[in-house]
Amino acid sequence: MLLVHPTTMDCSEIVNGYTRQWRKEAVVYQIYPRSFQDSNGDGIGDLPGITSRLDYLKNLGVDVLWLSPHYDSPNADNGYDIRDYRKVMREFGTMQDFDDLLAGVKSRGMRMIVDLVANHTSDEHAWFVESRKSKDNPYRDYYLWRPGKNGPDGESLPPNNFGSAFSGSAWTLDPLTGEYFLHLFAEKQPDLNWDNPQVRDEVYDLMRFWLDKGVDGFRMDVIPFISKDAAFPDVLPHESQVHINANGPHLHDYLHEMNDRVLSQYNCMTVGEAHGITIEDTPQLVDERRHELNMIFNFDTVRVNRDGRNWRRWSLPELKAIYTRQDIALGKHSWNTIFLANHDNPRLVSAFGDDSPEYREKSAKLLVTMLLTLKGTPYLYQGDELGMTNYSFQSIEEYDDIEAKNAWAHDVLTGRESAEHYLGNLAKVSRDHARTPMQWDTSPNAGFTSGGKPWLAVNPNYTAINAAQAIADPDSIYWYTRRLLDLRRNTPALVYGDFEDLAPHHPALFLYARRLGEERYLIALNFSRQIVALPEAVAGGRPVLSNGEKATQELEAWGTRILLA
Ligand code: TEU
Ligand code: CA
Repeated sequence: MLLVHPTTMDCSEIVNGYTRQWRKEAVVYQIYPRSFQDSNGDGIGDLPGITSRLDYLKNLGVDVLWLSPHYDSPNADNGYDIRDYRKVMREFGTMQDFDDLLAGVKSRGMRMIVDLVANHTSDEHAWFVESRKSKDNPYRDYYLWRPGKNGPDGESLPPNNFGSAFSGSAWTLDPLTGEYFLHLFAEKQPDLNWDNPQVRDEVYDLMRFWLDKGVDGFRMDVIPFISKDAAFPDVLPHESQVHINANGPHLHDYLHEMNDRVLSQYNCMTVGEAHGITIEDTPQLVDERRHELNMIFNFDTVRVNRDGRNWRRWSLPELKAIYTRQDIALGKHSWNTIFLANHDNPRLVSAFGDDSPEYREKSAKLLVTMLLTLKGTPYLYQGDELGMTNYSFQSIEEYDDIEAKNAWAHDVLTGRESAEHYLGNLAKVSRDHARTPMQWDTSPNAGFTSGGKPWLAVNPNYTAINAAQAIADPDSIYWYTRRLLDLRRNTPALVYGDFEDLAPHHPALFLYARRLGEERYLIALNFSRQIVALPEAVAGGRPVLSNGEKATQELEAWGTRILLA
């Protein structure tokens, strides 16, 4: 068999033009610790809770766990605002709990990557506490301070027109020194000044701290934003701020330096969250000859259903065209990521499938089939393997997310947008859909917490959608996902094989080939409630896996078929 255990793998081996790497063969499972499993009844998920579920994850068959931030934080943005990079968030447990979790992951032959949030810190981080004290504080230059501009009436205006991703200006005036600091996200998330070599040294040190503990790499939060044009020109009307933020003058110098000084010393993987990086520019960050990152998340697929912040109808040909564009742009020296859900997006089956009672299971199976058979490292989000759905939030009070609350205050309370329109759209796009607690069983609060009140509501559909039930049912999404993971693990063609879309314009059928040498797999996915006819040549293949009928000329509603041609 071609696939051998990652640790015994010869990295110089080339398969179909690709260098073999464990990270290309792995399937990653994202854990949002706050919502995965509570162990002490306080209603907040924690590290011992995750440790208690490691057998579940091992049995599912995923290779790498990605832990969303577990660091000390005042939780303005659920841990994406770090107060101390070398401490575990109090609600999540202790450093001993972290070490136990990591040991449990390793002893089961899995790996774990952690979130590196280094574009910004919390305003409660010791560096910022110092930095804001005075203009000549030794930490002043750790952050981006600028004097204001004079307005027409002599008032002070922000240094430029950058907006915060969480509403309002990206600059906040600090009265103590009379200067503004930059925060591309919340006011409690000041941006670090990467042009300061001391800042870069600090970040490299804290990366080594976690790598030396044995973590297997990092998911890097908004990493392309680290380099800024120090002159901070205004965004012009025809420009996109996110594109400007992601293409600063020294981005590649810093990524290269980070690779040289830290990453290259470890057998680790990196995946950059890369809003603002186009498909065509992706190789500049991930081409392996450049020694920067291993892969990035490009958001064109997961956000195909958006127009700015608003939900919009998407079509299958649009989505398929993105996958083909990615495949062509990345070539053999770069590697893609395949994902359609994470902690910032609605649930997989609600956003891309059909979460009606009739088609939820079939369409959830279809989506995991696609994620696990396209070319690139697949990322599953917790609950995808159960077909967990969006929550039916009714009022702004039910939401927790700072993005939603700030936009409510900024847009609705000021009359810029009607409450009805805002809430209607939020119900489709909210980040909180992904953050409702994991549904384990039919006990109160879905087995997420033994306490009375989880930090965010449990979806009431847990009585029907939960892990215990799925494990007991051989036809469940869970078991189907397990079979797919097995198939992928044993099928090099599904990892390294060439990708070809065989019906790019078909409105309902995604039909593609993965070919490695003589071996050719065909994957047929029906993204609709209508029956779709399969081309004759396809129907003649040997059935390998399906979520329904295996050997007819037709694909039923939301049907899948993997065939060996
Ligand atoms: O996300 C970056 C980012 O740009 C998104 O927050 C985006 O603005 C949002 O999804 C729009 O709906 C990363 C993290 O994934 C996110 O959870 C953090 O809030 C953010 O960075 C700040 O650290
Ligand atoms: Ca807890």
